[in-house]
Amino acid sequence: MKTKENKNIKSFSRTLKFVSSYVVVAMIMISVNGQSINNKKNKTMEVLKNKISDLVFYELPYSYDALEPHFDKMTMEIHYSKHHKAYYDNLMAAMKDSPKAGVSLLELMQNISQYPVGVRNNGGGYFNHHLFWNILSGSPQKAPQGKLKDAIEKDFGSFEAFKEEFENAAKTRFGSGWAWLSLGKDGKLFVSSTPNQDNPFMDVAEKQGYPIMGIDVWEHAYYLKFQNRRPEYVGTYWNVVDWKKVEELYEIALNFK
Ligand code: MN3
Repeated sequence: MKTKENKNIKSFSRTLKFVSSYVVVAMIMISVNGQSINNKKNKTMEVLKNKISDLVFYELPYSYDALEPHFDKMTMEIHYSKHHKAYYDNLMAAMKDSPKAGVSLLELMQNISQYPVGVRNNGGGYFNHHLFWNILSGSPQKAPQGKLKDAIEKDFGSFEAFKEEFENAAKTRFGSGWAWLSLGKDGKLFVSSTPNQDNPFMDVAEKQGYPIMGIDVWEHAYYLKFQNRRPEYVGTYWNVVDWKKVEELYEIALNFK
């Protein structure tokens, strides 16, 4: 009897070990998975929390020719390694000895009216391009799905209606600037455009919100390939916007406090 009891206990304990090892493996998998989702989700927008003094010149997330034949290699190379780099270098130089070098990039942009115009142009230039590179892909998800798809349909009527409004904002922005899709404080998506390197985070923006997608309509973004044909460049943009990435940014914007 005793032996049988011992056997049962042994067998039970073996089963327990077996089950618990699965639980541990499952927990590790969940945490690894959670971590990778988290990193992926926060990669673009975590820059907002960085102190200005800690900002880095991030690598382009793909090669210069990755967006061919839509966005050409030479434009991408000059745009990233010269224009974007200059915004970064100039921001760092302007803020190096500033008592405000410890503020976050988000705080800087939210209070940009208190800074010299050089900080506004280069701080905006740095963030806007960082966002831009990270929503583009050579193998994009071509349309929004799920929650973002529903929100676009609710706030614009349809995806096509949204695209038309966005294209109009990009085409009619006079001179240099950007067009944006942002989440407003009222929880609604809106399209806007900003001059120069301003963006919807800035306290100087006419319409303020959390930008989740944008297009650079400075001539340096398209002149080599499209010359003066901005509408053609704007139309081509839809071939390289990765809606998977925009969906991730929308989720972050929804949870933004
Ligand atoms: Mn640019």
